[in-house]
Amino acid sequence: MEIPVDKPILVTSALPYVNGECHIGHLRTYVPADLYVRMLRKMCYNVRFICGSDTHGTPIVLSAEAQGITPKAVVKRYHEHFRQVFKALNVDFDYYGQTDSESNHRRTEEIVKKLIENGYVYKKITKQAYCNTCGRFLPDRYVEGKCPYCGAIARGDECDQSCGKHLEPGEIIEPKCKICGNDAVFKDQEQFFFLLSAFAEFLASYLDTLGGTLNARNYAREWVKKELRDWCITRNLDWGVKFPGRDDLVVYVWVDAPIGYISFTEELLKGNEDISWDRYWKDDAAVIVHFIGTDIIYHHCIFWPAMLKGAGYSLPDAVVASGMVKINGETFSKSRGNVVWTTEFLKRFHPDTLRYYIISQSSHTKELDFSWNSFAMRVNNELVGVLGNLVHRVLTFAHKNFAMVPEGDIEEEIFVAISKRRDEAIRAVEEYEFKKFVDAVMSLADFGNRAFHRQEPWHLIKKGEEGKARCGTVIKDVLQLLKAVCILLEPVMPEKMQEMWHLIGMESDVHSVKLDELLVPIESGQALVKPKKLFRRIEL
Ligand code: B3M
Ligand code: ZN
Repeated sequence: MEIPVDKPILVTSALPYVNGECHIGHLRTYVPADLYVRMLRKMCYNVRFICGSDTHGTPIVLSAEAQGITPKAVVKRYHEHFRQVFKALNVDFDYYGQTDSESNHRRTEEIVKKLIENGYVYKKITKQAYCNTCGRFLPDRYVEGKCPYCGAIARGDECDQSCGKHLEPGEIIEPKCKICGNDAVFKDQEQFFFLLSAFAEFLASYLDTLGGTLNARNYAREWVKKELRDWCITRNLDWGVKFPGRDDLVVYVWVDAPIGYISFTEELLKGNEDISWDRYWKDDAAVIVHFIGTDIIYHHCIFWPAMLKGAGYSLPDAVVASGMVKINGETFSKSRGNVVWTTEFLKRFHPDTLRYYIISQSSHTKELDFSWNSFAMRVNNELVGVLGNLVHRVLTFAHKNFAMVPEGDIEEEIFVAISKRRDEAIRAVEEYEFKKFVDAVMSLADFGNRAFHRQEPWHLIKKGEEGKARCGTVIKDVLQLLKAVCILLEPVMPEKMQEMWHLIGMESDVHSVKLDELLVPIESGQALVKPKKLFRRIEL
């Protein structure tokens, strides 16, 4: 999606449930979103990037029960954990909140009341799973059974292993209690419903204007075409945001979680005199882009816009949905031990290598099949083999023979090559094709490699004064290419590119450098230090 440069942009990343540690499957949404934001900033957009912990619902309560601690304690522990992981990976949110904040409680109440006032909420007696042994209701993940659509084993609110459909309370077949394993029964209970069915026409036309990736739009369209059933938006739980006027019910976690996007904007902009949260969420004055995983398209493309529309808020402009991560061809599973923990990973490898891998391994909307082998190949062949080698060879040679950026004019063909890759990179980012983005930049490194070898500077340097001058021009050309590669790869590997930036004699901060620097000739006379290797080979 092309965005007018004067419009503020709000980029959000799906809120992780803070019920356990971060695994690399989580990163498929955060790392590309961070790249996207960094690149937009290089393109001079005014961007705000927010996220936060999803603290409510049965994922949290079940984790608390299993650990014998309170939900609050679970949230505290893993909220801190996620913050640290994002910091380590340089996923640089402007604000990272959490949905149990006071302002999120307030905003959720306000929106639910608005929906009630506007006639979009009604009461109904429904069947809820109940465990006679445990003597309690079994909302969402407290119950397991068979999916009524595909027959696979499913959770109470979602067919998570197979067809991915959202399940309403009472829909699951052969329900069993997750706590004690016994058969559950269905009991009548009064709950509140959101009149989603009233939004079918609105959603059909909204989806035609929605930006983002096609997988999100298409999946949502199928749903709207079929049938939109009303959503049960209350649960029998203590932990969560109370449903207005009812002490025994909280709102379903999928009500207060996305509202977190609004509350976090509010919390971020509190006290800001230039712009306030309602410019983003009330006046339609900004562009809102949600980064999510394909498993929560339904929630973001159907439920969420309907809720916003019903309560009189601005609508998201784009939903970007990343494919799921598998490990050696199998789905992630904590219980089966098929999981790679992010902190374990980072103990052994540089965060930028993981960022690079996630972005370059497969196109954003496709599944990413993680294997140690493919990780090592990417690092060894591309980061060490192509980029690291080029930088090292050129800089070793330049340092030895010149000790600074040599004099000379940069060939026109160098700027042509840079402009071409820059345009490809911009297009790729606008199309959310982050793999294409990296490929375009890496091909510029490749071009640099060829330019260096074709002109054999090691021969030129031996041919007297004139040879040395020509050699200097060759080196300067290649340094200009390295400068461009460095700027364009900063959104992918922020730390490594800052290191490389210094290696080519630049003193500024590459993070804040804009794209127009690409065509600014590198300055002669900048001192070059003896280069260190940027990347290390990975032994399997
Ligand atoms: N907490 C995580 C998930 O279902 C969920 C996202 C909320 S985004 C508002 O993947
Ligand atoms: Zn039970």
